[in-house]
Amino acid sequence: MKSQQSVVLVKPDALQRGLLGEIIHRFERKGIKLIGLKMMRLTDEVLDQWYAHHKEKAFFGDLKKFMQSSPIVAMLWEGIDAIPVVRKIVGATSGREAEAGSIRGDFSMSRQLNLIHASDGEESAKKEKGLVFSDEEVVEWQSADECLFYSSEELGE
Ligand code: 3AN
Repeated sequence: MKSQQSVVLVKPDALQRGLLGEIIHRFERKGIKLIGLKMMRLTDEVLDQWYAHHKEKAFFGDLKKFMQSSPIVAMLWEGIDAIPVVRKIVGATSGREAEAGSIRGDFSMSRQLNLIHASDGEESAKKEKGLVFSDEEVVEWQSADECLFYSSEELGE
């Protein structure tokens, strides 16, 4: 079983609406592990690389402006299959279509003001991690309750 790392950004709308604690709480309760956390402002350079796949889209300018309207909170979460697990907790891109029970499904009505970003694959997770975290900002630690969240087989013991 594969341990993965997923990069999450709590976007300006979530920060402004006071949803940071709620968002962290959902990932914590699920049983994935926080190994990086920082508040920062996203630069043009980072956003151009982060959203390179949207560069030609009509909404790219608005998206950048929105992502720079406040600081964001970047997080790195680790666990078995963490990338799809986090995407499921986050929900579909549009808040109006996202499943009830997901973060976007419960708190968002928009496609752009959708509160949160989560890596969509291992390659993007690696790229995103490099864009926002230095090596020293990634903090590996042993979780005392790991055995309550995974079987010994899942832990490879
Ligand atoms: P996700 O965030 O679910 O991975 P992406 O990668 O398709 O979705 O889109 C990245 C971000 O671009 C979204 N979180 C959203 O803020 C914005 N975005 C995507 N599609 C649109 C759209 N049609 N109009 C406005 N903003 C959009």
